[in-house]
Amino acid sequence: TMPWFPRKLTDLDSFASKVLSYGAELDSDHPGFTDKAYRERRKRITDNALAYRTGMALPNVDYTQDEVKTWGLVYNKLTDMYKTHACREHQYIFRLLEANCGYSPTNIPQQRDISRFLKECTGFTIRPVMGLLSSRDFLNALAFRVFYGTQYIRHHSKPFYTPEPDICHELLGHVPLFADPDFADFSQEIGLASIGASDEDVKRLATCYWFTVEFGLCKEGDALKAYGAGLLSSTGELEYSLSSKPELRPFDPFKAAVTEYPITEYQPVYYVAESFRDAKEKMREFAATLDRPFSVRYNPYTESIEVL
Ligand code: H2B
Ligand code: FE
Repeated sequence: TMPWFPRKLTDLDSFASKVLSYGAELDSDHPGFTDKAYRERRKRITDNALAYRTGMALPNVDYTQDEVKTWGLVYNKLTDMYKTHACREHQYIFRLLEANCGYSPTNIPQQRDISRFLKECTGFTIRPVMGLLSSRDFLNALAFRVFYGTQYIRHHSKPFYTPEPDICHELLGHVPLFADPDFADFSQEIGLASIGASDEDVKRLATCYWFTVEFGLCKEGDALKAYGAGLLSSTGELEYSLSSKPELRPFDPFKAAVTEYPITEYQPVYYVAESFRDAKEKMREFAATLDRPFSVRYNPYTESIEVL
């Protein structure tokens, strides 16, 4: 039997609240665990995500001075490093985001402006989510060129650390590359492969996602650069990933899909892509070998998945 999967855009409405963990119930090792005001703030922001439905105007968040201060600290430190560490696509699009979407150290951009921008560039859109989704739900949405983004920010006591996705990770790490056509295709490729896939194959695809969209490095002439959002939103790991310490391997989804990885420490291994286009083609070859008795495509006119 075929696992359930979303067929049309509105089917994604049920995902935003199906989270594995979220703000109102932080783990005891979360920096904001004992901060009542922080937890209430998180609740107010995630309530937006809970109420959001396809077609509604994306909810704006009125960020506090303290939240903007945390954002500014992260923004300034990371944008300094991007000049030498980020891939050229990220750097190029980042400037467009500054010009068009209110990216600056003194302003936390809004999903509404970002989604409009991404839609014009690649057809990607962003929508709010309460917290971490299951791999299946998260990847299924990529088939629709939809990215779920959190809107809360990390706790101010640890501006350079977050145990979960937050607005800094989404907007500084992920958003820029969804405006790149080849990267957008690559991401959707993983998403389409996850539609109706077995649990084992979803795990393989999530592992490919980890070693690319989250922690990928790429070649740029003789140089190595970062394109993974986990790297581009962490000053510490961004530096480390391009030092001589970690092991580097050429990106191969057949190998990446079965590589073990730690989630709470720096990665011992990174996969290096030749280019986003090459990664997309390799991903497509890998997806074709997965065990699924049907294939799918996304119809952008009807915004729905067609089963072939
Ligand atoms: N959920 C959310 N909200 N954001 C993510 O970046 C995310 C997720 N990543 N669920 C997924 C899991 C990723 O780690 C892979 C696909 O498992
Ligand atoms: Fe992420």
